[in-house]
Amino acid sequence: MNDCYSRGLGFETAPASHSLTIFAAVIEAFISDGPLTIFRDSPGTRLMISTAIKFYDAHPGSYDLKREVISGLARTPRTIPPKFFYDRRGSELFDAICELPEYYQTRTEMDILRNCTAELVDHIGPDCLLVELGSGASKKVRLLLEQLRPSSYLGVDISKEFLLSSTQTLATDYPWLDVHAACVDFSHTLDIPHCQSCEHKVTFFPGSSIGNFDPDDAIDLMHRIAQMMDMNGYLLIGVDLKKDISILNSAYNDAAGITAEFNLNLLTRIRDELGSDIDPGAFRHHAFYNPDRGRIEMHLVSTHQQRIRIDDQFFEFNAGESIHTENSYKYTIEEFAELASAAGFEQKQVWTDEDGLFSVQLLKTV
Ligand code: AVJ
Repeated sequence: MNDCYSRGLGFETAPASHSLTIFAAVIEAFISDGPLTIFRDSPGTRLMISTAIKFYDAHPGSYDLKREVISGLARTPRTIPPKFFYDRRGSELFDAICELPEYYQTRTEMDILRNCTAELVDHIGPDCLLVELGSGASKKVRLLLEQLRPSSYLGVDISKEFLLSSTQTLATDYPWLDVHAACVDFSHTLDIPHCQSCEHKVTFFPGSSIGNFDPDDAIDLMHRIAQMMDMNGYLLIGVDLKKDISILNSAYNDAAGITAEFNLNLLTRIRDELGSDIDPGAFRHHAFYNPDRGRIEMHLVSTHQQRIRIDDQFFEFNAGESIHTENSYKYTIEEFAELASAAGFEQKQVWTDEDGLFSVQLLKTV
């Protein structure tokens, strides 16, 4: 059922200029073929009351863990991209990180969102198409829905099962909302359903996920977001701010050791999924703020000289040699204004918490 939507259309390879045309054709086919719906029985009822969401699948495909790990370990310095953190265990550990006393980001952003909705509504008004990138459990958007009253919501995430279950729950909880879901790797492409009739489009990109991108890549992604909205829309984005280095360092070096476990879980994945002889116990978590680059860096450091095998490839590690697993960039409000402007946006309003730890920024295309 899910495949109908993207059947044979080669989304992943379509050149950017063609993608919107192709997409319009898919939308038409979608409407004329009748909706591809996903039904969910309401518990406790004998009558089948169903909540339908419209689902689009670009088949982002499973990442090639082996290929990317082998090429990343052969590089100097060695790197593995942070997207590989999020297997089932990694996602659980990340949820646990969000609850940590040292990890101020999640709760601060949620407080800011609670406090800014009224002003946000003044800018945006009702009946927008709200697109959430990396929607995950769609928890943060719930803080906006009642007051913002968008007419449509589109959740975009790479993880299909999670996306489907969370958007279905959203559709059940907000029966007035037209709910769509798109399974897309937005770091590669933003070919997603695109509502021609919606007067205004708002993209919601919370969680400071933008911090994982190097500044040039962040500009590129934000520019693609602007294009997706036809250079006419708002971007509501969560951005972590520069602050006292000790606060940053403890947020990524929590006393309970959850962030260390999250980082080391990458090696457990490599051991279990790639049949490698790597021993996660032979590496240690290392996270620190790099003031020159304005970013937290996470590394896995080899505790001694060792050789690890993946397939028929061997990698020699010196004691103290590291694998760079994540960057998390921090910005001042002015720095982010500059980045936004390079991507075709202007800052309309910036909300922060009392302590200036985190920001939620409303950007408008120019
Ligand atoms: C999900 C990328 C925003 O950078 O703070 C948390 C991931 N890494 N602790 C971040 C993360 C270690 C998080 N982001």
